[in-house]
Amino acid sequence: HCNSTIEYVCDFPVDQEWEFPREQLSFSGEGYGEELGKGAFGKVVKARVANIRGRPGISDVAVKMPKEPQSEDDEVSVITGLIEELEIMKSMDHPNVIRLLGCCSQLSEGPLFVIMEYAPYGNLKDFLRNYKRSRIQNMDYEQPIGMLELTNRNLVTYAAQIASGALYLAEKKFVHRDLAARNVLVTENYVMKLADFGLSKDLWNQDYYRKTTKGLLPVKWMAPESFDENKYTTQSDVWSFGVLLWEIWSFGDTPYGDKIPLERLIVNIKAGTRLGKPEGCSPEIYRMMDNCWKIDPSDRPSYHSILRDLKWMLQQEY
Ligand code: ACK
Repeated sequence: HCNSTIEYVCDFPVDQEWEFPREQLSFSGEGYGEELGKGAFGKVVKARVANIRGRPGISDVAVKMPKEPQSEDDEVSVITGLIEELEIMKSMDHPNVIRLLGCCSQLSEGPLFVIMEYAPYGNLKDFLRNYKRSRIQNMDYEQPIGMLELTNRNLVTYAAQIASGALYLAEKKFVHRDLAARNVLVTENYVMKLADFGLSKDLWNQDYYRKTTKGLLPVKWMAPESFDENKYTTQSDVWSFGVLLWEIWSFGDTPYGDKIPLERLIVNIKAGTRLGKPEGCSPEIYRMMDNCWKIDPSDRPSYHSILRDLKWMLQQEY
């Protein structure tokens, strides 16, 4: 492992291609330094920086860092989980996958920072829920002023962008295991990007259930072979993509509602029960999601065919 370009600090190699001077990150000013979100292990804070990775001028960035550990055990899994996510992000390069901009990994100088592009509109689930809520509140007005109007065409565009990112991951033989609207970020110009490649999940998020050695599981997004045999493949990600389509067309509703016990849900799925067609969703889109929920993984569509069909739909309407 020893060569002149790699130094070791606390057992972690310093990667000169990505290392960024931490003193150049600014956490002060209106909205900066603010916590954007928190997981079980990490937190994400808004910061700004000048001239990072060839981006001229000041850029907003999101910095993921370890949360204050609760116990010694935590501390180790926090750092290794974050390092793992960092390494995955280094290998990604696609317009619909959140971009890594740099990292501060010299732990003798401060905490591990994973610097990524900032998503001004947050995660897709909340984005759609907020849209739906503001729509309902504005119903009395004929033309809500300054309000984003989400047409079916916008939704198909979002789905195509997410499918494009998912196809890229599949081609890299990367299985996401947690495709869901909460893990899609809405960036500048409403471009959708896949995010959250960490395996450590928020213990308090109701979407996750059943503790195993690998942590909590997002059962409502999982293919039957994943919860039965712990099998994760690109085709099990396609099942989750189908649930993500359902979340888009239901504007961020919780799949199967809040009340169903997950044990019962698993029985129902095996018996053939599926999510219903959201209001306003076309039969073509519903057929696409329903096809993602075939019991036999090889009967589910490939991302190639999903993307082709979505692009075809975009060509039909104008
Ligand atoms: O779902 P959220 O509101 O959006 O909460 C999570 C939280 O941090 C933990 O992952 C938010 N988040 C993550 N990455 C980014 C980013 N690049 N830009 C903006 N918010 C982010 C995410």
